[in-house]
Amino acid sequence: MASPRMLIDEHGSVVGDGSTLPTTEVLVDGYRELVLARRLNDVASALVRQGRLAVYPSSHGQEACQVAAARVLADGDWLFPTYRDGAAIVARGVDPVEVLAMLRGDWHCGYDPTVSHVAPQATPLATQLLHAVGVAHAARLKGEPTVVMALCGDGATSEGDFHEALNFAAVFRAPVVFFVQNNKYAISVPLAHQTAAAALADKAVGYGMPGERVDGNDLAALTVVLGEAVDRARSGGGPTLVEADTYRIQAHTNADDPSRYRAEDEVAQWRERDPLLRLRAHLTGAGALDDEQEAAFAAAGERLAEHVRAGMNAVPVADPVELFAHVYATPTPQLAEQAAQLTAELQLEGTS
Ligand SMILES: Cc1ncc(C[n+]2csc(CCOP(=O)(O)OP(=O)(O)O)c2C)c(N)n1
Ligand SMILES: [Mg+2]
Repeated sequence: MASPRMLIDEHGSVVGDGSTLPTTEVLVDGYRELVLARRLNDVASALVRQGRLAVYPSSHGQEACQVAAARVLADGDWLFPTYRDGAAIVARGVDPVEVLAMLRGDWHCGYDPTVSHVAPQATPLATQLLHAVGVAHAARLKGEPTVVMALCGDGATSEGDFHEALNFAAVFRAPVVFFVQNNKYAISVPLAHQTAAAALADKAVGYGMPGERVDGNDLAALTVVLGEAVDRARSGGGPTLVEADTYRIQAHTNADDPSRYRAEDEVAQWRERDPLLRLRAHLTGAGALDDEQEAAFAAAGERLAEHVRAGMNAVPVADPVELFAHVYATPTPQLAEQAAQLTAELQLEGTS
């Protein structure tokens, strides 16, 4: 298996002849999105420490994957994210306050998937891949040009659902891109204990679909590789498995202490491959990014952080009975009975 595709190296220099590099305009706008994604990670992590969020699985270090996954999609396409992909959902245009609703402990995912074309963030590993294939297959049967971007982690590739999703998608040529962010750990389990394969993208061969490795901290390469996979899916070429070589810089979640299972110098090495610093070095070196633009991007980041803080500090109004509203299009008699029982109990509580 070839080494991960890279277009801009960790010092910001162009690799090769640069003929496939996205335009400077696209890269500057991509950098703006990276700044916003990093700010989202920072503010959400701070809100956890303040007790305003129950949990936040940060994608710090993986922002290029997050931004690229959202940006290569067209308007009607679908995104199927995991719990670590909040920044991708925001890059897709969903209000970050809505994206964080579930992590605050709300019973719903915070946004309307039918409007945003973003599925709820999946916590049960790899289950979303099957749902993603279902949506892609349905679109193909209906003759719609929809492409589905299905995200998962390296650990999720060991799930049976991963196998079933890829196998079905390849056999039926579903227009789906399976995008694995290989951040080297599944909580404390390192990649070497997850798989004996030389690369996760190698698994594509067994399903009969193309497999690609890409530097997951290089927004330019991700944009090209994911873009090609989306184009292939849209033109009837079927699914692709893309593996991004990246790293989870922070803890799995706030409930995890990574110093118990990995060495600090490993983390330090990956900090030097930071996706923001790399693109920034490239753009400033090319004279395409000045202080004024940087200040404007940072200010946009502050506005996002302020909006998120205000949203999280507002006390949510939660109606417990609403829990039953969206389970079935037509509620079953049992659910209707439970809803009525809860309503009666809440009324009693209110009068006592
Ligand atoms: C089916 C299932 N099994 C176990 C878990 C517990 N769990 C939550 S996150 C996680 C690790 C997942 O690692 P990976 O797929 O690499 O994603 P990452 O967290 O690194 O983004 C595990 C085992 C789960 N959520 N779902
Ligand atoms: Mg992982």
